[in-house]
Amino acid sequence: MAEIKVIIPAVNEGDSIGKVVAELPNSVSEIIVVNNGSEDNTVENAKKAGATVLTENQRGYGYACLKGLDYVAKQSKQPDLIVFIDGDYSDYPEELDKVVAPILQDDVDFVVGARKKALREPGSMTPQQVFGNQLATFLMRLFFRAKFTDLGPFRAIKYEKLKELEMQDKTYGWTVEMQLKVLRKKMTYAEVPVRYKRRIGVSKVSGTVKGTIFAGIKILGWIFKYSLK
Ligand SMILES: Nc1nc2c(ncn2[C@@H]2O[C@H](COP(=O)(O)OP(=O)(O)O)[C@@H](O)[C@H]2O)c(=O)[nH]1
Ligand SMILES: [Mg+2]
Repeated sequence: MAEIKVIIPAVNEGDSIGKVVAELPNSVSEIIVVNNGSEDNTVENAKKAGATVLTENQRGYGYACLKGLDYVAKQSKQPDLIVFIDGDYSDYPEELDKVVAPILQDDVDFVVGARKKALREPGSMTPQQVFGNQLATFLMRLFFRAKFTDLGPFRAIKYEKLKELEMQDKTYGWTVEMQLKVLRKKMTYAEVPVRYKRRIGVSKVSGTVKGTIFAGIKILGWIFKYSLK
């Protein structure tokens, strides 16, 4: 059986992180929650639910993901797949098996869980977020003929392929960087429709002005950087 590890960046997700960890299916061998200075019971609840909890001192979504990867790289046995999911309980953790299926069954390299409009709870994504994702995926289609329709956080990739990507983004550009590099390296990919609901707790990214502006800048920055190369 393929070995699957999950990385979850989490800041102040005490009310949701336990549910996310608990509802991930048994096909997962380790759940790694990367905390950045949470001031609530995120760490305690993640541990209680059975996750490995790491601490990253630098604030940032990308920093947290990189910390998780660094931890995995140092383990004696490497996984076959890495899955990323958010800690806010917006995604449906039990859909993990569906998200990894194209990799396990069809040998695809990378899968994005696409939050299709019909599968989204109203209000689960801000209008700016929907617009930003549409613009980003439109530009990826234009420049790379990409078939992505979302930059969703719930995603799976073969571990060996992820290493080849040499991920760098420390903050909000993490998801788009991964997709652009998959395209540039001509890896194979698929999208799986996933459901998405309103988060528990408070948004750190799309629900904040700073997050929205910087995410927009980061995402467009990566796209233009890669398109002009
Ligand atoms: N470790 C860590 N996690 C973060 C950071 N920023 C956001 N997150 C987590 O990343 C996930 C997505 O953030 P969220 O606030 O839901 O963003 P949104 O979905 O765009 O509103 C959640 O699990 C957050 O707790 C960060 O700086 N460090
Ligand atoms: Mg969220």
